[in-house]
Amino acid sequence: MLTLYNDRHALHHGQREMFRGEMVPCFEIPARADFVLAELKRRGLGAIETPAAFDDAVIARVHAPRYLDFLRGAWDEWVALDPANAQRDAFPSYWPIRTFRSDVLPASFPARMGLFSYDAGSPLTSGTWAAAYAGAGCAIVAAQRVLAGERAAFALTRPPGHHAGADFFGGYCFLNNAAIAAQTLRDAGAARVAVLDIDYHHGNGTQAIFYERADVLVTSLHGDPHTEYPYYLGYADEQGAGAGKGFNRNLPLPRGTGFEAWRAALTDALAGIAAFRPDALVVSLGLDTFAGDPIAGFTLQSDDYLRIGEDLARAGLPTVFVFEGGYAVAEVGVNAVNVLEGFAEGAG
Ligand code: OKP
Ligand code: ZN
Repeated sequence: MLTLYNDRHALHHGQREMFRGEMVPCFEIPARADFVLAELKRRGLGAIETPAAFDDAVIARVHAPRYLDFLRGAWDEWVALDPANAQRDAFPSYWPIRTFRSDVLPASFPARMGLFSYDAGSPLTSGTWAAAYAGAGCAIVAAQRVLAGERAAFALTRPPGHHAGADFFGGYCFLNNAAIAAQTLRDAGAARVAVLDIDYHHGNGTQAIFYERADVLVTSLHGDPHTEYPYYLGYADEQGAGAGKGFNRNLPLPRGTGFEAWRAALTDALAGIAAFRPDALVVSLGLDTFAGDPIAGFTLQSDDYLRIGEDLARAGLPTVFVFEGGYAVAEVGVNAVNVLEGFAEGAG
């Protein structure tokens, strides 16, 4: 399988994140992608390329221009507040929750940072824009290569993307790589695209971006938001709105779910996708469903990821894989590559 590798990913390197009133070491660290890359090479799974250049116009078809302007300039604005900020990651402190206005763009940088985010756990660093932008390029080129005839391609990038909405970051995500891949496929002629999100956490950003659209079916398997992050979205009754009614599908599963029940939900999800008759599939490939994950609650084992890859191959669709979560760092490479290898063998 072809991999599009973001060799700038480590420019995004959060130091700490807020957890239960304390700043703790980040879970979303550069080593995650390093382990996946090393395992891909060790098992010789296929060519590994880094896009030299890409057409970025699709990014502004997924994200709001004022959000992109903010993100591009955020680090410089943060340092302009106080030169000592150059040594500290940027975090929001204020959010325009219900009753506040979000149409006004305040001059204050901290005010805009809160306007464009939804949690305090996603540090923005000096290289966040550069890393996220290059990652979006990997998702774009992966989609283009699949359109050009590759059966599948893997965008190996971080920070992840599925929590990022049209105009907000959060959940370690800044640009929604899976949505950007799906939009790239649409723009190049795929009439219908399915996004399947198998990260432990509901892909609230992806859902929101396509919620009122019938051309992109979004299906997600995840921990029940009653108890699991991102809490405020991902319930089974969210089925899309307007023209998109019926084109969003959530399959929440209780914390503690093991592979048998998880795989039954995957079978259900794939049946819904087959009924949609998509021209292509985008998989938000989170590996935080693994039993050893420090911030999630399912109990999948490493071998289970081979079966997942085989099940996905059986859908018979041109497929773009996009790397999302997975924080059991030492095992994330094996687990990710197991999915890809299972897919490659299943696809024959
Ligand atoms: C991103 B992705 C841990 C609490 C959870 C946010 C989790 C974001 C997960 N201290 N914080 O979906 O893997
Ligand atoms: Zn996750």
